[in-house]
Amino acid sequence: MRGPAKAAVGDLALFGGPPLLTRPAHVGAPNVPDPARVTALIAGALERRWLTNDGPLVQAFEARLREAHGVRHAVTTSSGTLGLMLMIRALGLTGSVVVPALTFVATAHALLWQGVTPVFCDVDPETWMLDPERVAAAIRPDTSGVLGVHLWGHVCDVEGLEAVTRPRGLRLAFDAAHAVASSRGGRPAGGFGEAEALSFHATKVLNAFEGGAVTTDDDGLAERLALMRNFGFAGPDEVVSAGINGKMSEAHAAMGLASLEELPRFLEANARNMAAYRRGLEAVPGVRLRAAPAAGETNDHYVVIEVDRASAGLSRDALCDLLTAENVLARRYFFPGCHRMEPYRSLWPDAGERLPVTERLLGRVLCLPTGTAVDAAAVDRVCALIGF
Ligand code: T4K
Repeated sequence: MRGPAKAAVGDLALFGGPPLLTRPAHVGAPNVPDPARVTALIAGALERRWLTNDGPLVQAFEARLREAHGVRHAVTTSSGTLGLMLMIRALGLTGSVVVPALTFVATAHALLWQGVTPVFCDVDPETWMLDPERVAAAIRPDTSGVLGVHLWGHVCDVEGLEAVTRPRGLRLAFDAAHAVASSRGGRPAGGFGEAEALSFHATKVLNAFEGGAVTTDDDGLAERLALMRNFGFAGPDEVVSAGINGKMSEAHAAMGLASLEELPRFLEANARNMAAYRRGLEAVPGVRLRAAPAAGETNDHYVVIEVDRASAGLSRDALCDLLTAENVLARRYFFPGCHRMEPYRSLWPDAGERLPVTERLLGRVLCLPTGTAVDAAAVDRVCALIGF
C-alpha cells in the first residue's frame, strides 16, 4: 500500500519535500580506481613517449585479460561497439544474425554497420535472455549466426544456443559488454562461443574510460582482429586488408589496468549492495529483483527490478519519476527496445508482435544504482523509497 502524497521516511518529507538522498545516486556512476595509480601509469607512458599503437600498457592489459577470462587472445579496442563490429566482420557474418531486442542498441547497430540484418528474437521469461527454442524458430535461410547477449551480467544459456547453432553450421558469438567477472558453470565469460566482445565503458564494472576487447581461443580470428583494428597493417609498409582505426590508447589501458587491480573491491561493493537490495525489497509488494544465477556467477553490476503495477500500486515509470525526484537516478534500460528505435522501427514496424516477453519486460524493468559510488545507507534509502 502506498502512503499519502506527503508523508515521511525517517525525518525527511517525501514527494514535495527535500530529496531523500542529499547526494544523487546514479545508475552508471563509475568505479574509480586509485587516481595515483592511474596517473603513475599514464606518467610512465608520457615518459616513454609511447602513447598508442600496441604500447606496453595495452599489451599488459591484454595479458591480464587473457588470464582473467581464460582465453588465448584478448584484442583490445577503442570501444565495446568497435569490438563488436570487428568481431562480426572477422567472423565473416553475413545475411542475418539472430539477436535479442532486449539489449543496448549498440548490439543491433554493430550488425547493421557491417551490412548484417539483425533478426530480433524474443527472450526467455525467466532468464530474460535468448531462448534457444525461439532462436531456432527465428532462423532464416540467410542467417549466418547468433549473437547472444549476457544481459546485465548473467551469462546466456550457452549450451542451449550451441545445440541450435552447431548442427546448422551457424556461428555463435556473444556481446559480453556486461559480463566481465561473470561466469557460467565455473567458466568465466569471455571464453564462450567463437568470440566475445567486452566493454570497458565508464559505466561498466571494469572501466578504461572507454574501450573494449574481443576475446577468443581462435588464433586466426585473433590475427584478423589485430589487423583490422590497425588499418590492416601487417608490417610498416604492408597493408593486407581493409582495416580501420580501432586501437586502444595507453591512457585507456592505464585506467583498465588500474581498474583490474581493484576489481575485487568493485565486486565486493556490488555484492554488498545486491544483498542489501534483496533484504530491503523482499517484502515490497509488486517489486521483484531479477532472479540470480548460481552463486558467484554474476558481477552483480546491474540491480534490476521488475515492477508489477497492479500489486505495487504504481507503474514502473511512476516509480522512476518518484525516485528521480528524490535524487535516485534509476534507468529504464533498455526501453523502448531496439526494435522500437530507428532505423529498426521503420524497417519492421510490427516486430513487437513477435516479442511479447521482451515487450512486457521493457514496460516493467528498472535499473537501480550500485557500484562503489553507492553505499549501504543509500541502498537502504532507495529501498525505503520503493517500499513506501
Ligand atoms: N552492448 C551492450 C549490451 C551494452 O550495454 C553496451 C554499452 C555496448 C554493447 C557498447 O559498449 P561501448 O561501445 O559503450 O563500450 C551507457 C553507456 O554509454 C554504454 O556503454 C552502456 N552499454 C549503456 C548500458 O549505458 P547511456 O546512453 O545510458 O549513457 P549515459 O551517458 O546516459 O550514462 C549512463 C549513466 O551513467 C547516467 O546515469 C550517468 C552515469 N555516468 C555516465 C558516465 C559516462 C556517470 O555517472 N559518469 C560517467 O562518466 O549508455
